[in-house]
Amino acid sequence: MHRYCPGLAGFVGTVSPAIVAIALLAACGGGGGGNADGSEGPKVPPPAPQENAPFRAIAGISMGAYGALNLGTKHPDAFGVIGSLGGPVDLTQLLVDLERQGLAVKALTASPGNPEQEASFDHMPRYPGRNLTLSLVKDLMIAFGNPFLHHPDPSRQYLASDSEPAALRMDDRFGPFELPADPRGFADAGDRNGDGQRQADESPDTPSDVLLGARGSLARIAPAAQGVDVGGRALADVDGDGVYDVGDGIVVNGAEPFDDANGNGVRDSGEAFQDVGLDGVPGSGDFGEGNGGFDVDPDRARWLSEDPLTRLAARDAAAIQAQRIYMDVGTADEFGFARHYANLVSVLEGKGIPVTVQEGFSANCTSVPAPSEPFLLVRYAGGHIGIADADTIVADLLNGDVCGAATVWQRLITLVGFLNESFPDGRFGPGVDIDIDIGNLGDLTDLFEGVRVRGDLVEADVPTPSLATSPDAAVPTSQVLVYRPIEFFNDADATFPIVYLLPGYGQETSDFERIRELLDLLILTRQVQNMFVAVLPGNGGVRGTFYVNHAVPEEQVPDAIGPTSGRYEDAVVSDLVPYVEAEIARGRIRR
Ligand SMILES: [Ca+2]
Ligand SMILES: [Ca+2]
Ligand SMILES: [Ca+2]
Ligand SMILES: [Ca+2]
Repeated sequence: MHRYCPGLAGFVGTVSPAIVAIALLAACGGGGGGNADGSEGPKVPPPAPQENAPFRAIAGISMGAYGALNLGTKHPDAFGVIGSLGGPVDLTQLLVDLERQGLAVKALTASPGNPEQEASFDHMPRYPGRNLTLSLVKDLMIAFGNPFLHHPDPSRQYLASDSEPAALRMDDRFGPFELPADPRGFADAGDRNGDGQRQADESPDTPSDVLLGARGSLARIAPAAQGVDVGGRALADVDGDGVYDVGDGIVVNGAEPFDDANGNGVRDSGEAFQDVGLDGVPGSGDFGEGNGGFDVDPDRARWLSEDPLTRLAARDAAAIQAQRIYMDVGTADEFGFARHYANLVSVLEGKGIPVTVQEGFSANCTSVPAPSEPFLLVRYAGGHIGIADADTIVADLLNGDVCGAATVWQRLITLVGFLNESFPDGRFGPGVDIDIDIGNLGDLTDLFEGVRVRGDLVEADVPTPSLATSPDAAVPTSQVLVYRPIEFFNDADATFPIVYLLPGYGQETSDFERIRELLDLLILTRQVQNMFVAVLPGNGGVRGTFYVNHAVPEEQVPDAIGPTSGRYEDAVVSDLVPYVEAEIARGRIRR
């Protein structure tokens, strides 16, 4: 276990002297005592999860926003409070958008400027862009299975070139197609210059693995265009500007062909379908063919079993209201997640559950919001991370002013305010009297002799047996980062609520290390009660786990970080949470 606690000088160096003085004044007069030597105090047995759900929250950002709402609603006996900051919380919508905006081929000549405009496989917005989308698609399919290309053999699900349609080499929309010689699907150029489009000089060198390319659509979109073979597809530069404006199709066999009369991307009852199997080709005897019913790729059931919106839609209002849910989303979220939260709100409201929708943040460090509503959505003006054309979230987390205007800190402060209101009768202040001569702040260190006025941050590699590939294999470890609040060190008898924070796609737990600055300040100024915050890891698969037990074993994935067992939900619930509460929080979780 490695601990890093920069001294008080470091604290003072990051926050203005005025705020320190306010914090000191606010801190005076605290009660408690008994552990004021600053030690960890004795270890006690942690409560069973069912004993203290009201004092245990799970929250996350982006991929972690999905993870928090999914795990939180799946384990309501353990988590009383959920925070979901801008992620894919409606997997049906995500599938429709993937098919229509991510993998479709359209006769576009420019990349879209916002998530509501048409996008295609070769013309995506600059952010998230093609590289991130391709990597996300891989990880989504590792997590939930490939909902577009069915493979009946579970030991061979990952490479699309081995799927059922690939064996047939015939697609209902694109006709016959050839498989690339390399079994890793077809190669894509990615987007080396990061402009969201596929230029003619971006050579195909990125295995797309879970996708298949097929000729066929080019002639339909641009009849006169001459195709160029690129990564197994015929692409064309119609206007000669060096950008492939149209390309050949991505094979997507998510369902038997159907008449989408209302244009919502899913088959509703009454809409006609062809009973020809998922590949859309009669007489091939593939999945679902000739059985008299409408069939979708069986992996869709896996997606929906891990879909928070589907779960909440099936739950009665009283059960949903046993938890509190905080949400936020950018109105111009580049992934279209604003629509996900709108769909979620209408499901809740359809059950008679009032949801407060607030436009914009009102947060700052001297006036932390205190929302009392149990279901709150904050819609802020801006994109996925608040900036339109680049993902600066990590830079803002590591270097931005925790009390400043950076969107991600505004989001975190508002989340903390909601959490603080969620845990009743909290313990405020440092838990010990601090005697200060406000007229003599010259040497701050002397003022606090023998008293802790800061929490700490524990970075630990936690044994994670759930991720072992076999019972005999070495037990892997997972890195967690845990904030322990100020009073933890000043009162050995005090117990506190705990918040689990799940990072976004491609983020590290260490990206969140500055939550200590924020929480120390808010706790010392008595705006927020003492609480633990444990940041859990989201890395695995290719770049992110989505915090579920994976559908596709990592052994099948050439670029996997592991391989591990892929049981990431089990790792959180059975390994990380118990270890954090028993060992790092020393059992001192409120109940
Ligand atoms: Ca490009
Ligand atoms: Ca062009
Ligand atoms: Ca068929
Ligand atoms: Ca059928």
